Amino acid sequence: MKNQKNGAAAPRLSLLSVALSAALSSGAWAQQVPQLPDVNIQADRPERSGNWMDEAQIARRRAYTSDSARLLEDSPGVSLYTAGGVSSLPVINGLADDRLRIKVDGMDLIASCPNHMNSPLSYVDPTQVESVQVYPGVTPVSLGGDSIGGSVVVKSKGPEFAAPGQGLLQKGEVGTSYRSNGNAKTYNLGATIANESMSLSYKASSAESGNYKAADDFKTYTHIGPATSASQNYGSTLPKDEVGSTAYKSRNQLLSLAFKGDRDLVEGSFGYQDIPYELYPNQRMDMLGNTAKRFNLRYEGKKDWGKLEARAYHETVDHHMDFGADKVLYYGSITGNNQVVYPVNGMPMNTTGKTDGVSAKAEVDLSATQLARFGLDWQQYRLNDWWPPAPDCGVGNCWGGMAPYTFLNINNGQRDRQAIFGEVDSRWSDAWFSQLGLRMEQVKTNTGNVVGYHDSAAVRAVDPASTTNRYSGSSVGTTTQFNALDKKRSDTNIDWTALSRYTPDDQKSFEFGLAQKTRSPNLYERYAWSTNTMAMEMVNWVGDGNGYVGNPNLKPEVAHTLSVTGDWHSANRESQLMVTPFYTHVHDYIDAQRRPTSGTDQNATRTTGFVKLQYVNQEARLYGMNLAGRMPLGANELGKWSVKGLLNYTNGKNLDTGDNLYNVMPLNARASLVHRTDGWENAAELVAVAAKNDTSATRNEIKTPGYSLFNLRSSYTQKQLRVDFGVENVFNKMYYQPLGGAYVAQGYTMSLNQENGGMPNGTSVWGTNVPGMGRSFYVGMNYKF
Ligand SMILES: [Cu+2]
Repeated sequence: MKNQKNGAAAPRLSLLSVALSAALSSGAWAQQVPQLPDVNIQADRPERSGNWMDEAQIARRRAYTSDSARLLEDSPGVSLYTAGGVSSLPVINGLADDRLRIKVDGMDLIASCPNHMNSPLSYVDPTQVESVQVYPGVTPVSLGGDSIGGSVVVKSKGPEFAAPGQGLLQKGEVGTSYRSNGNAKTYNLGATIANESMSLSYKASSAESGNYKAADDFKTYTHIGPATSASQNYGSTLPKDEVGSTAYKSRNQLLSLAFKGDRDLVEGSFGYQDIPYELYPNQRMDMLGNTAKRFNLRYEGKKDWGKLEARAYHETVDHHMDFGADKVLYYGSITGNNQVVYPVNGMPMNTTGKTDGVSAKAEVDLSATQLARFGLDWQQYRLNDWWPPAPDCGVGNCWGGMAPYTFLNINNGQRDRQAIFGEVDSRWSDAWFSQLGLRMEQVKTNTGNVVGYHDSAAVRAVDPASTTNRYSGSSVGTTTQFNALDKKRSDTNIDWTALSRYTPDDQKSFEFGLAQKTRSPNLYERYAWSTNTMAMEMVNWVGDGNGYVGNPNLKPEVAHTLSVTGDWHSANRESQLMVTPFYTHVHDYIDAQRRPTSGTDQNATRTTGFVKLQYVNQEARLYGMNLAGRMPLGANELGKWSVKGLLNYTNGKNLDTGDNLYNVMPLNARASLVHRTDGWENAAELVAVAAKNDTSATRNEIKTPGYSLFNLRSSYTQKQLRVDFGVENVFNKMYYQPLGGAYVAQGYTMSLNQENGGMPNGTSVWGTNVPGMGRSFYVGMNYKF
């Protein structure tokens, strides 16, 4: 890394560091570990237009979060849909989730879950991340594809080799952290052994937390389900300020082996993730098991003509959902034809995903001032999503809402991508740079026939009474229709990018970007088929509590984005102001519309309660502006002082309906006062968020009041030791996360429909957003040896 310039500050041992080093080190410091300075490096790489975060910037976040998406929260234009404790979904300029291209170690990972619980960034622990780069808006086609918003490129630490003549390189690190709110604990360790041409490394981490507490009471009930009943889950209660279903436990391991020649590098790695549980306050189900196995093989070589990179990866995901500790498990019982009473305990849902990918990219030096990139991406994705019967009473033996058959939500879903791209970087003069890119991508999707819980010709033959069952009317019709469809779809998508940057001198630059980007619908958007209320409520990755059904006729969404960045800075970039207005028009934006009213549910018109929706292509536009700046305030005997800040504004509208787009972050700002001296860095941080009033009427989205939060953060780095501590939400301010979704964390979450007036006390009621975390103290420590 070329920015290691400010060597370690003169050691000034505080009592704390003496004590810690005595406790941790077995002898003299083995070797000087270079410390990275805190500078935002987006500047000195002309080809990089995004916001770049290096390890030092990431390191200070590791102590207070196990959610890798939170590493992005200081990037202009970024906000987060909060979900499970380690699985927030990033939003860039109002576009989220599958609309962004998120690359984790070069892999395009896919959430294999109808709630997107296992999103790409949930697969990497913050302690494994070495760099993060955010490209808002206009992204190079080489880093895009099958997305209409920005790109996020996350990399874990690359292989390290011994320097010539150094002999064997052996190094490692251990770390731990604790956060008071939720009683969260993390551990991480890493070890590398390498000579000049071979490197073996291993990293492991774990994170665990209980439910967190809001700053104040936000509900009136404490029991889970009714106060006295067998239906109470584990007999527990939740205090009025405890945010149910926010606990989690996650474990990650990564083993890598790399070989280096004079001009080539080959690295193979195996990643294993195990999440025994991660509960979701804005989903009716919880993740009660997720295992991901990942093989990633890459080659990188310098050639006479330039550079070649190639990659092959394989990932399998086994995902299991049911009701966790804060949701009612018991939904009554069913007496079978054999007179046996079967309790309905829970509702198992299983998903498996399998992804295989190959990509290759060549960088060719066309001349001293021109560089071309050519590449291809190939990906094959398979998805199965099935819900075993509850209770499992045997076919023909009982009829329940969810029995006797296995419900096939997505049966052998297939989504295959193949793409080629080319882009040319040209430096026309010292002042002018341009990038032109073209990408062609084909996305093919397909899926097999489906079966409802009791909706098969075979079952009806066994028990003709099934047609009178309360679910069979709609779902029999739907499976019959769905299975009769030709489900194969093929999209040919063309993306292009034109970007130019004008740098008249070393104190300003202006970037103009225009792009067309395309995303094909995901498998759930196209193929989730059931219009049964309960089944629909299981398909939802935005956390609004509503039910969704797919639409096989969906077309890809095509976005045109215009973005301009003005960047004024001092030559050393210690002071800087960046202003980025943007405008995006999305043709065939995949929004949702109300299903017709059936019975008394008033679904088409209700303005409160949860509703049933169907994905549909509509026109949409988003515009906004992001501002980022920083400035040194000077130095005194206490150290160096500076300020930095960020202001983001996005406005999103559905042009067909006039409705606001869902989950657009209201106007928000962050400002920090930073103090540095001899290994210490201290920051006082203010986060201010305006009220969310521009809500989506289609979804009955809930408004949230404005708020401001105050955080204090300190870190001390001395040679191999790093200590971080701080307080988040210092004044214990009560607030609701604007993108936190609906609180459906507690009680009878499966039958929590409409106004749910009939649900027993102790069940979440419509109209509450998921509250943010109350005050939390944190401390983290990392030691390298
Ligand atoms: Cu899930």
